[in-house]
This record gives sequence, C-alpha cells and structure tokens, in this order.
Amino acid sequence: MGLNIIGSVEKVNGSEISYSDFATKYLSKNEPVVITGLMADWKATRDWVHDDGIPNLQFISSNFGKSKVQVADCGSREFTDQKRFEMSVAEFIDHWLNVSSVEHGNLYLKDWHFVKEYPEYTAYTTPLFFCDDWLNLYLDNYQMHEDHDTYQKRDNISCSDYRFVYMGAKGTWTPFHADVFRSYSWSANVCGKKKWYFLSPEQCHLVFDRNMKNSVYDIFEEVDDTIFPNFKKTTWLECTQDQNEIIFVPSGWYHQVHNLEDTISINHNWFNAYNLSWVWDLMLRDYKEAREYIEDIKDICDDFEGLCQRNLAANTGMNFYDLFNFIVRFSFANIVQLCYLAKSSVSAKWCASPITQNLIFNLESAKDIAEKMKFRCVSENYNISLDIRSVLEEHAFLELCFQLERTYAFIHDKHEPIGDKKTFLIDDLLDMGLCKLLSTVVCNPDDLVNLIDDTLQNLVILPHKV
Ligand SMILES: O=C(O)CCC(=O)C(=O)O
Repeated sequence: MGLNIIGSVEKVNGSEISYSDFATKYLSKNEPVVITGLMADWKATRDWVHDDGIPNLQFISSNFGKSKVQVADCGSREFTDQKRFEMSVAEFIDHWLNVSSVEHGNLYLKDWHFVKEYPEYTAYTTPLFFCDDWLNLYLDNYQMHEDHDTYQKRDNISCSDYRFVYMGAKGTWTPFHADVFRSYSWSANVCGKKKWYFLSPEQCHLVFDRNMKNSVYDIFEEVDDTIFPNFKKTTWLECTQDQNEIIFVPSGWYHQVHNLEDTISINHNWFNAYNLSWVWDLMLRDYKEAREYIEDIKDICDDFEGLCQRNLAANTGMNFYDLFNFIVRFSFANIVQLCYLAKSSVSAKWCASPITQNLIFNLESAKDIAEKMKFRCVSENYNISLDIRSVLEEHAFLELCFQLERTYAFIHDKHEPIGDKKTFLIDDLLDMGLCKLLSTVVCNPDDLVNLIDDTLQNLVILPHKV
C-alpha cells in the first residue's frame, strides 16, 4: 500500500519574506517550507557544479580529496541507520566515477564537517533565516562535554559542529528519522534534486511498534502491520527540492529523503529560543529510557545517576550537565548583551528594539527549560558553579558574546557599528551598578531562574515575544 500523501511543502521566495515573517510563520509554528533565491552568490554553487548542473567531482576531489569522511552504504541497514564506514573524499569520488551504481551499492557521503575543516574557503554563508543558531555558535567556542577525557575523541570527530556537506549519486537515500536533539535543520541543494516525505510530530506515535521502542526504517518497504499496527493511519507531506532550493525541516518532523539525481547538499542542524523545549523534551525521554535500561543494576552501582548521564550523552550527544552548562553560558551571554545595549542606549526606547526583545525572548526560553530541569535532578547533579564575573574572563565567552552580538545585529538589520568585544568588560558592568548581578553564582536550575528573573526586572520592565 502506498503512502497517503495529503499535500506538499509550501515554497516561498527568500527575497520576498522578512526575518520576522519567517520566524512567525515557520520557526514559531514549526512548519516546513522551501525557500528559493538565497544561494546565488555562494562559492559552492560556482565551484562544485558544472554549467549543466552536474556535480564537479574533479574540483572537489582535487581540492578537498584528503578529507576523511563518513560514507553510508544505502543498501545495508545497521540498527536504525545505514551501515557506515570511513574513507577519503578522493576514494569516495573515485568510486562514484568509476564504479557502476549496481556495483558500488549506492555509497552516500554524509555528515562531512566541511566548514570546520575548510573555514577559509567560505563555501557559503548561512542565510539570514537560519542565523539564530545557538548550537553552532556555542560549539564554535566551547566543547559540548565538560568531561574532556571521556569525550575528547567523540567531540573531535563528530560533535565539533552541526554543519555538514552531503554528496550522493542518484538513488542514494536517507532512512526515516527525526533529527538529532529534535533540532531544526535546513538543507540546501547545491546541485541535484531530492524528494522529501514528511510526517508531522502529531502523528509520530503512529510509526512506532507497540512498545514505542522501534520506528519504521524505510517507509517504502512492506511495513509489517503486526509490528507497526498504526502506520496505515499516517498522512504525509511530500516535496521535490530542486537545485538552489533550501528546505527548512522543523523540530520533530520525521522524514525520509531520496536523491532523484546526483546531488550535493549543505545541511545544518540548530536550535534557538523557538525550539529549545523540543531539545529538553527529547533529552528527558532519552534519560528515562537510559535509566530504565540499567534499572536492575541500580543497587550495586556506586554512581547510578552518573552512569545514566554518561549513557545519555553517549546515546543522545549531550546530557543534563551539558545542556545546563550550555544554557547557563548562553543566558550569561544574553544578559551581558542586554547590559551592553542598556549602557549604550540614549533613550528608554532600547527596551522595545527588536534586538532587546529577541534577547529577552531568549532568556525567557532558557528560564522555561531551567524551570523544567528543576524538577528532574537534585541540584548537585549539575555539578557547576558559575558567575558572570569569572565567565567574563574566559576568552571563549567573550568570543561567544561578540558572535551573539553580530548575529542579532545581522538578523535585525542594525547598521551601527557593533561594540568591540574587548572593551566591554567587568568594569563596565560595575559602572552600571550591576555588582550583584555580576557575582551571582549559578549552581543549579533554581539559581538560573532567579538570575534571569532579577535581570529582567532590573533591566527591562515588561517582557514580550519578538
Ligand atoms: O539529504 C539527506 O539525505 C538527508 C538530510 C536530512 O535528513 C536532514 O536534513 O535532516
């Protein structure tokens, strides 16, 4: 039985929609959309594609051939994903050019951290709509895991950022899944054509087995009704994404993707104030699962909670400590930014400016997550003790603040020169009488909630949504 397709994903011209329209219609409503007209001046679209739309594999091989990448064999399944192995880009391209698709079994290069490896090349610039990206902004300055020894290898290889290049011949595909952390993603076709099939989050329970443990792997294979009894009730959106089109994939939408032609795409995962709650909800669900899995050794385990958190990080890519650390530093950066705006403003109108409102919205969403975290773990589990004064001494934090400032100036079209990150230091905050704010120590979610409340009360009166 085929899929019950009930509609297709809307397409809009990127030059005809403002950031705030995009945020209201798609980020906030969590709806997919395809955006055209945003890739014309990318170096990737010039260098990586021949005039007839065929990928310029020779260019990629001779310039980036030495990179080691993950390649999926689309013909073989391993657990919930395709079997993967590592090879160089040159080897992958060699295969693609010299071996027929029947023989090479449809190899698909995935999750190539291209920007991390070749930052100087500037293959593309992230479109405005996707710039409010807390995940990659944070990872550009910090590691996700504080426990460097345990996670160093994993961090270096797979957690360095969530900006990827995908390359695959016609026929390669990605199995049915929802994205890491239930983040948003965007995917831009530098060349080629993809077919997407989407299932809305409201229907996701229908693709799981009776125990809600396993989901369907390939929506086009014969789905066994006795294992997945509700699959037949699902209704789908489809989308054909052409060259130079970018698709926005909202949080928690399961999808399966097929390359209809030889295709190269650029793909980011990210989250921000609009979808942070998705990240926490998934983490909590995964935490409960990790706990349940080892429940029977609880009584003989010295540090059962620690083991649950280590397993959670291994399965999900981050755990409660990582997320909390992230949220605390990110909140500090937003608070510093608010202080900076307050200091440099000449009238009370600064409170109503789009940038101020965006920062407040960010802090409100961080506070919402901290409120939820409060009930999930005893305070010592978070194992941190941070105050703005000492964090301001971290080079990485100053860089984070600076990048945050640049990001919101760009998103909200602020043309005045932005501050120099090196000049806004502890003395400025002291000058503003923010001594207490500076030295408030955050050890647990409660502290963060109080800090955010205090900041919003002291600096601005009425919070609004952006
Ligand atoms: O392009 C693909 O093959 C998969 C991309 C994807 O699943 C995603 O962006 O979430």
